[in-house]
Amino acid sequence: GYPRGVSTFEALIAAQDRVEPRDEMPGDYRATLVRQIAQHAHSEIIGMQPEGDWITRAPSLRRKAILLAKVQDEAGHGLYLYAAAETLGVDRDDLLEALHTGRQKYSSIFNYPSLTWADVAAIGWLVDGAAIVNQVPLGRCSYGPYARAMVRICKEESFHQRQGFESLLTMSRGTPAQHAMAQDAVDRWWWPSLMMFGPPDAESPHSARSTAWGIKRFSNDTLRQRFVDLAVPQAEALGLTLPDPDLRWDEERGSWDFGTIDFTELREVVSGNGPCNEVRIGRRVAAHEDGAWVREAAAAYAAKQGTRGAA
Ligand code: FAQ
Repeated sequence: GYPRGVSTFEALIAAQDRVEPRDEMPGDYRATLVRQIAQHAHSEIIGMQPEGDWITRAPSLRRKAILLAKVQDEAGHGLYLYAAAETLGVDRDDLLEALHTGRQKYSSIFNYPSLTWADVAAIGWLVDGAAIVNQVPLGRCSYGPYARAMVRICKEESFHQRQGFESLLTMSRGTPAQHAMAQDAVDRWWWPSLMMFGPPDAESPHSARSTAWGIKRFSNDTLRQRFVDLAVPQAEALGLTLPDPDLRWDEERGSWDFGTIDFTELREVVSGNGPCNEVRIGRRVAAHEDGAWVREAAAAYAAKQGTRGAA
């Protein structure tokens, strides 16, 4: 029965069981989840921008409809995740405030520009691909509401990944100029996609504790390697190359060796110095301010409904 005490928390974690909102939990467990779920939610809504930039410029009605639906899915993912964070006792307004003032992070990947139409396809293939590899294990994380949010998110993201692959394949098999555009997009998005998995294990301050608590099921480097192993044969199927001369099949490990990642770039982008950080936050804040009247109207309507119910 509820609520279950802190000693039960240890038992739940040991049994790989789920922790639910009304269970007692250590303050640091709660804080870690708020940090990660909020960062994840922020990534989804900031992540609407690079692709959103192409909605008015999609090359056909069909591609435009697909892109609109994908960007709307990302808004939905943000909402599930903010709702999951709220089960931990935080307020959505406070989380948005933390995003807008830079106190909470969002994924480094969304600070890169989408320069051509092929970038939309490369984002679907690589960024959604990396997101799925990272998030499928989160579906088994110890916190119930976060784990359950992952089920639908991963299903939708795997559809997004396939549409990106299909779009990239169409361009790769198109005219020489279209093929070159697809290759250029992959060249620019490959390394930033590998950085999505976070710093190397040895430099990941949260990993040990998050693993002990069953929030993380695999390390940053393990998931990064899994992603590379999936992407290499897919690139071949696309007829495109990955911009890494050190990619080599390692017979012994049964995995692809890859070149050195420039983690200085990740640090720079995360600390606000990526190519698009200012644009992304500026637009997010403007959208929030533009939406003030909707929030006010909704609150006024809710208050009026409340009065009627009481009368
Ligand atoms: N960018 O000790 P660790 C999507 C931070 S997918 C920015 O390893 P942790 C879908 C980290 O927060 C993208 N910051 O940390 C989509 C920590 O900062 P703090 C979103 C990063 O938490 C597709 C510090 O570095 N997915 O949106 C990054 O154990 C297409 C130390 O790192 C998620 O958020 C980074 N790349 O592991 C949408 C997944 N990497 O708080 C639109 C959930 C690390 O100490 C279009 N999150 N940091 O100041 C996670 O799985 C984990 O939080 C990790 C990091 C693996 C990202």
